[in-house]
Amino acid sequence: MDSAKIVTLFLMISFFKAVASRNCEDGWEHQNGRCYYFSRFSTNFVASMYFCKRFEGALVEIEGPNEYETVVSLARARNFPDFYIGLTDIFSEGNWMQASSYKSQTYFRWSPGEPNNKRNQDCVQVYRANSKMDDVWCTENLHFVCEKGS
Ligand SMILES: [Ca+2]
Ligand SMILES: [Ca+2]
Repeated sequence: MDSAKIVTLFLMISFFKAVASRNCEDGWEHQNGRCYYFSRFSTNFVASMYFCKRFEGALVEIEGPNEYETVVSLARARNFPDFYIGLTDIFSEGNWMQASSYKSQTYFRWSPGEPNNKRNQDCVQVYRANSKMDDVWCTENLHFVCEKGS
């Protein structure tokens, strides 16, 4: 092999490695440097957290308006039903925390009249109807979205 061919081969390997590193595993969608998984089934909040963790991810934690828009756009595109996000006030009523990182949440997009803590609702779903947040009982069976780094 002459040196030009070796250089070409090297460049091709570098290129494919770069492409591969930006991709997500099968079943996960790449968007803005993160990988998102949209569940094929519904379950309660704790089980959905456990499922995401089992695949080295976390129940999606919304860092701000950009990530929220990314997640709801992906959900709308697939006509995804109501789903859990990793947000809870189970430890202290009205004190919303990200469920895996325990970071205090500062960004919300509540549906009108929510959160109402109706008979003690401590977990959060995003409605399909208006792509907004609502506090729900953590025992409800819902679809969910996981995230992890790409
Ligand atoms: Ca609550
Ligand atoms: Ca509610």
